Amino acid sequence: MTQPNVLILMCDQMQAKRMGFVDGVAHTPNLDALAAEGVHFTNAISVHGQCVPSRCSFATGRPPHETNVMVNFGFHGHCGTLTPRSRTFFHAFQEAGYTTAHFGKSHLGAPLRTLGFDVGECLDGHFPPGKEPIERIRVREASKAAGGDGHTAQGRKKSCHYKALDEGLAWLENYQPGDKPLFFMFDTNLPHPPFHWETEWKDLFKPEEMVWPKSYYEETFEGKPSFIESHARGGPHQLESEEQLREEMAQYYTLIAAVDKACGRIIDVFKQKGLWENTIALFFTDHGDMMGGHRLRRKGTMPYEELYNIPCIMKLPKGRAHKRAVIEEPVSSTDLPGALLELAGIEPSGPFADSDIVRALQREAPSGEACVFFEHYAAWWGIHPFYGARTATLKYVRYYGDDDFEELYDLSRDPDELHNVVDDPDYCEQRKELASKADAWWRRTGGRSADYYESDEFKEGVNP
Ligand SMILES: [Ca+2]
Repeated sequence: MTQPNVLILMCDQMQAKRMGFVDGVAHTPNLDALAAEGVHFTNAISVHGQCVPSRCSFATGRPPHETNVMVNFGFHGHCGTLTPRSRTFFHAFQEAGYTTAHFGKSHLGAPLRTLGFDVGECLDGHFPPGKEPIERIRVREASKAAGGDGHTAQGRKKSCHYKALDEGLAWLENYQPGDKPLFFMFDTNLPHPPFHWETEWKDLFKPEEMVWPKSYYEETFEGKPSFIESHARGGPHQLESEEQLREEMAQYYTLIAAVDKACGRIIDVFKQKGLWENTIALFFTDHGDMMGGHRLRRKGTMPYEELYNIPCIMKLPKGRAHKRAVIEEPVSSTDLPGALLELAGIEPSGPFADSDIVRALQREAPSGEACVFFEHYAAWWGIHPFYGARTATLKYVRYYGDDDFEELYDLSRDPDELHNVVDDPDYCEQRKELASKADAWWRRTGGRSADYYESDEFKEGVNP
């Protein structure tokens, strides 16, 4: 069999549960069909709850503190991004003879051609200092070409989605499958805020019918770091009103419907060209959105499921069997590239060699051993460094900066993360075991103290 093609469909800030086949509310017929054809990872965990660190880690297979990209560039004086010297799994596909194409957002901070792509266009809304003018001009052009005014954030975001889709589809339609397999990535900045209505689906989602998360009503903030409550009550993550949340949630669903439609159009071209059967397809996102969970909105700074559990569907190429259609063991966003390489018959090396995902596809039942790690240093909304470990049933978080705090949730009993059991004697063993795994991971992978990450040396961004 010839080497399979690879299709990555990536979106921005989508919660794991907002797919029709999961929550029964979302309008995602194409993602529902993709999941029916492939494998749904219910406990896919993003390594970081913000765009740039999460995306740079996906590209490199390494956690944010290894890439030295721990903050969105520009926040709190941090300048770390990927550079033309960074090694990505896009390079690995390119070197294996793939035609590599990327359309849409990248947010990686280095030109796509230096990161392993042959063709494509980067339509980021943000770029590091020094690269801004070119990027802004491009974004404005994209916005104007799509009928926007070229200036408002909303107009830019919406027009980037449609421009990336139009250009990606145009390129695909002209693409002549030859001897080389195809690696194609469509990366949309929807459903990232500021939210707006995608009017095609407005009638499907009535603000008054939106169901809010349990933790919106039941969160007492007891057992949580004090900054969480202050962020929720009058702080940077506060919801202004219940009406605001209802409207944002309904808008969010229409943006997700637009993402789904775009994915369906790209999949249709793969089918028309006879590529689909022999294609590995991956749908996922960089992180979620609090969307009212724990009375919080947006992202960064907090370790909860609304942000860290991400949607993840993988369709395997023809001839590749999988034992389960639903994989419950946790998998990390940094393990996805290694799995794509392995499924494509390319030996994963370096940071890409650690992925357990292909083994998980071959297991009859979930492995109780699986444990993945995640981290955060700072976001626009504040500096609250933490790292943690996540198994299928437990989440442990250690705040290693000024917050100096621990959280432990038994997700099998408390999926809404309302009861921190870190001091509960019944969980003494689990706490010890998970804390030790998280600390060992942090040390083994070169994690440092919060002081170091506040130093000018680090902020200036020395990237491997
Ligand atoms: Ca993002």
